[in-house]
Amino acid sequence: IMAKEIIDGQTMTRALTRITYEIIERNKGIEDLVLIGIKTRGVFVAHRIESRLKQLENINIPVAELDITPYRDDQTHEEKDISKVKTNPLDIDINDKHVILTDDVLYTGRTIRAAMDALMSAGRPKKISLAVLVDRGHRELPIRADFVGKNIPTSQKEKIKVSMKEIDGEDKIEIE
Ligand code: 3GP
Ligand code: 5GP
Ligand code: MG
Repeated sequence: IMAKEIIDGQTMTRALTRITYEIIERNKGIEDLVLIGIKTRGVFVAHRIESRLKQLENINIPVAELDITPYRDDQTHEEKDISKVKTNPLDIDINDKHVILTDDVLYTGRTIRAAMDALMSAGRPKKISLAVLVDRGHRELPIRADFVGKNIPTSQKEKIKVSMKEIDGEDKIEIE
């Protein structure tokens, strides 16, 4: 398989910094913000935004992680046991919070729909927004991201490979 690098580490860093500024600009007063990352790489996206918010505004935002596998509509019944859904041990309160969901790649939108299901069963957020590193198109549901690192038009056969320092040793995005 041919892999072509389309985003290098520095560009990824800049995109995350821009997203963070956009979050600040669109939220006069960010006290109610909560970041929830969708496993696996969405969690690292959430932590990176959190650390930039700390740097830029000196505020601490709670971060939690969400494993939405059991909520997906294309899983078998066994996998779809919603009692297995875990948020992290912090078990943050999302009631009346502005939740920003984060993920690495947005594709059909089914993951985000499932994530919203999981959130709604955990409380009643005031607002839910979505931040993704890559939007590769091909939505199958009426879902869009509020904050996008990069729009990368793909064919359905193509795959976007996201590498992040935390688990892959380096930051880059490739198309293969
Ligand atoms: P992630 O957990 O960091 O998001 O789904 C497991 C991994 O496989 C994902 O990592 C994702 O990056 C990668 N992946 C690549 N292509 C696809 C795809 O088309 N669907 C899903 N669900 N995952 C994909
Ligand atoms: P969706 O549910 O929107 O179809 O897909 C989003 C989820 O699937 C993301 O969490 C992402 O991990 C994964 N995904 C879908 N397509 C790709 C892709 O091309 N590359 C990567 N890295 N992940 C993908
Ligand atoms: Mg993902």
